[in-house]
Amino acid sequence: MDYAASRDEALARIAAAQDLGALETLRVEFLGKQGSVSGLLKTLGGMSADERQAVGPQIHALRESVSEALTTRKAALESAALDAQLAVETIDLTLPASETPRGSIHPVSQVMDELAEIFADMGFAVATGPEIEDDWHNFTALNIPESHPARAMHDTFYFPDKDGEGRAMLLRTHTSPVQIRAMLGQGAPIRIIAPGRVYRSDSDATHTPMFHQVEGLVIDRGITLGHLKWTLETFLKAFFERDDIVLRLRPSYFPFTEPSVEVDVGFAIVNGKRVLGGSGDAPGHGWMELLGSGMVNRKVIAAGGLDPDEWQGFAFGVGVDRLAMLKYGMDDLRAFFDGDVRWAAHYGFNPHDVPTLSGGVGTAA
Ligand code: 2U9
Repeated sequence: MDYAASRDEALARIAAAQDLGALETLRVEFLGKQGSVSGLLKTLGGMSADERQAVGPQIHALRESVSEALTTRKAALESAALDAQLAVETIDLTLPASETPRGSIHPVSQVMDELAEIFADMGFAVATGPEIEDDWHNFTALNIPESHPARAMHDTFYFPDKDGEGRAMLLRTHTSPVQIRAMLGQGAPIRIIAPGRVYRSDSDATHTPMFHQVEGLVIDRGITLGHLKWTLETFLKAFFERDDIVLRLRPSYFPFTEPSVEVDVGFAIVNGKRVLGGSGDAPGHGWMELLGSGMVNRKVIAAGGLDPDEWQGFAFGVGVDRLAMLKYGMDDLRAFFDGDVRWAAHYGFNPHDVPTLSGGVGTAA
């Protein structure tokens, strides 16, 4: 059999295929289960060893050529199809909008602006930093040792370890590296909040792989838990626009703070919904865990390049999405990131309503 002639004929027909459908028909004809080339391959089984040695390479070469030609032609047809589509589907971006744009400020952005406003009034600046971080700024400097569960793959999104030295970059799991960079970059004293996106490999009704945090850091001489409690109480009263916010501090553990405290806020049940305010110990009331905080661990102060005998500090962290849900009454976190314009129109804020303390931080849209 003249395999070269079969190959030439097959390649000519592949080159002449005018669309992806015709090409697929040819693929089946040559390489499908009942295909002609597949049939030739099957004949190898019935040949003598000598015969197989003589003919086998030719049949395999034929299959290779046909398969390669199919791939090349497929890429060419796909690219031509895309070019044709691009030529037809033009959009004139200079045309005026046919409808009045009705954008709104996302509740997360609104809450971030409110936080900046409230904390600015207490002398805090807003600090930001990279979302792609290294291991040292995200973990080591924060006294999170190699063996800590927060470092495990199931929590942290790592980038491929290019140099193979175990120093892969990662998506920050909290905004804490921003404060480390501030300590190293500006020295003490410090009063900052660090709002932004953080990433954890976690996804269910109450967790999304990306969420928003705000963390605060104060470094100065003679800072105590009393300063922490006053700051959080003042912040929460301004944010929820109620004077009857009551805090309960519970001992806890975080590697970066010592001592660490979890902060609960008292709530009442009104019409079946939790409304913050009043003591959680009163009848019909309860406590809701809201913030994590504590005095900055001496090791973390030292990692930030400061002398822990001279400088003390407190820090706190809270989920911004959670704050937005509590204040504005959404009950499904996932809807925050769906990009549904009906949701945005309902829960979004008027861009002209910039939060101010004098106007009441969170004026409704
Ligand atoms: C430095 C030193 C200390 C930030 C802190 C927490 C406690 C905390 C959680 C709240 C809800 C994260 O979004 S959340 O899941 N955060 O509990 N964060 S103290 O401590 C720091 C940060 C930076 C240099």
